[in-house]
Amino acid sequence: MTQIDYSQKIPNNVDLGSDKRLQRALERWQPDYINWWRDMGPTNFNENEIYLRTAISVERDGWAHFEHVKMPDYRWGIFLTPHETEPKIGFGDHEGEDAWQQVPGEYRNWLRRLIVTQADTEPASVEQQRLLGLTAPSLYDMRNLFQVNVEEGRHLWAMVYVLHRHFGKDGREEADELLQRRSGNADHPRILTTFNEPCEDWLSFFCFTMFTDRDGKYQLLSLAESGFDPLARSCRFMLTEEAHHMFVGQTGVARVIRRTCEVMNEFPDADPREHGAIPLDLIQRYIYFWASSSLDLFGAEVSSNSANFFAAGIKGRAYEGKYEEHGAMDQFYEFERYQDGRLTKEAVPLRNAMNEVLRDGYVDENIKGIEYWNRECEKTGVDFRFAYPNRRFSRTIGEYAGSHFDPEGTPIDEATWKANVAQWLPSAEDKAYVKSLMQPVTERGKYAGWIAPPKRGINSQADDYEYVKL
Ligand code: BYC
Ligand code: FE
Ligand code: FE
Repeated sequence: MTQIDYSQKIPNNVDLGSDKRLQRALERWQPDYINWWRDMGPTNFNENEIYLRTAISVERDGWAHFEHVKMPDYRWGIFLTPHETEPKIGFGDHEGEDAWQQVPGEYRNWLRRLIVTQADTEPASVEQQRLLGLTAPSLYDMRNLFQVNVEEGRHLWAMVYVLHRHFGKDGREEADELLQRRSGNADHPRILTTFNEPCEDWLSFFCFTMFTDRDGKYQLLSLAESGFDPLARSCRFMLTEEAHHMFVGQTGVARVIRRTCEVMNEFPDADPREHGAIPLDLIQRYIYFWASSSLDLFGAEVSSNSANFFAAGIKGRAYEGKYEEHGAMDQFYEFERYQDGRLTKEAVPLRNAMNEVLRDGYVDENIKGIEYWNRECEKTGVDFRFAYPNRRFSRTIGEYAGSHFDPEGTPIDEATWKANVAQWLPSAEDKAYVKSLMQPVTERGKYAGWIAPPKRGINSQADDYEYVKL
């Protein structure tokens, strides 16, 4: 078992102690990180003990370690998944060569940009979620929020380690800037679109962890294939934490739906709002918003960047190993071009369509998640079906940006869009209603009226477990 050395200031399994310069640089960054956490991380709850899971080893069984800790004392550290065999580059023009242990000079800028973009999303999400602790619908949910937050903080650590260790002075500067950009700030925003959107209520939080964290999963899967080995191993370990984030989103929305269905069954003639529940069509609008925004995070459908990254062997496909061949040359991907108001099929070289290939896997997984939500309605006999938007709907990046499509993907004109947008995306009134429900519930074992309790506790704890000591 690869133990993590907790005796050091920065817990790690990368033998940080053997590189004093690096260790000192990271120890200088650490107080800046803690200051950032105190300024921009969760408000109000930094002195409370939270029932958190901490990694005590990078092996599977190192994952079941739970204890009450204060968030600023969470042992943020640097963990890389260990090697099984001598790693080789698995795809692109360097397929079969030894994986790089140091940054290959010719790909330094691309790698740096990929790592900085990945890193930037982690603190951004913590900033977006910083006020949610104040309105948590239960201690269970509050604990889950904070678990997600500390792990996103650790993901930032993972990327900052790679920047400090492998990118010299530039890397240190980038690491500093990661603590300076701010989600939603007009002058100094986070890099990617969705990470500047406000996420101020719990329905948004659950949609975010469902759809936006799942982009995280897919981007990490593709970077976990990287021929730059330290990046690949960092991302592999980050992926082990991602499953819980998506669990929070998948089950969170399901519990909101279940509660609404219960209210609809009990009061079939009433508006669910009269009984403090969230109408299903309103939930659908939140889904459309976060789902379509998160689709933007894969970049343009046809992208020379993605072709370059693949050719270079620095960003692969998710589960590259399951493909029969790894060159992706002389192959084509058929995608729907939108030009002059018409959709036409066009074959583009596969390497240029790697963003779209990754998006395909992501969309399939989301559709399964929507089916899970539909089963909540079926189980309670409520006649409503949730839908995942067509990938053309409400996009701001790529081929479909700047044009209008309905949620089924049919092109529409501006007037039709304007006449219908209030049915498709959350209106000011929707947001105000959801906001009005956001009253904290902090009694052990109790839940806000708009959400059903979870099926089981964290780490099999009892219903009234004190997840957060207030
Ligand atoms: N917003 O060729 P294109 C996570 C830019 S989430 C703003 O289409 P490319 C997490 C693009 O940068 C995972 N800008 O894109 C989740 C480029 O700009 P430059 C995060 C965008 O490069 C929840 C230009 O448009 N990880 O971990 O093929 C909680 C044309 O670019 C956007 C990664 O993203 C956008 N949505 O692909 C916590 C992985 N999309 O260079 C954490 C690393 C594109 O011309 N990043 N642009 O100035 C990448 O692999 C790629 O940068 C992207 C874009 C997939 C994002
Ligand atoms: Fe993350
Ligand atoms: Fe995440």
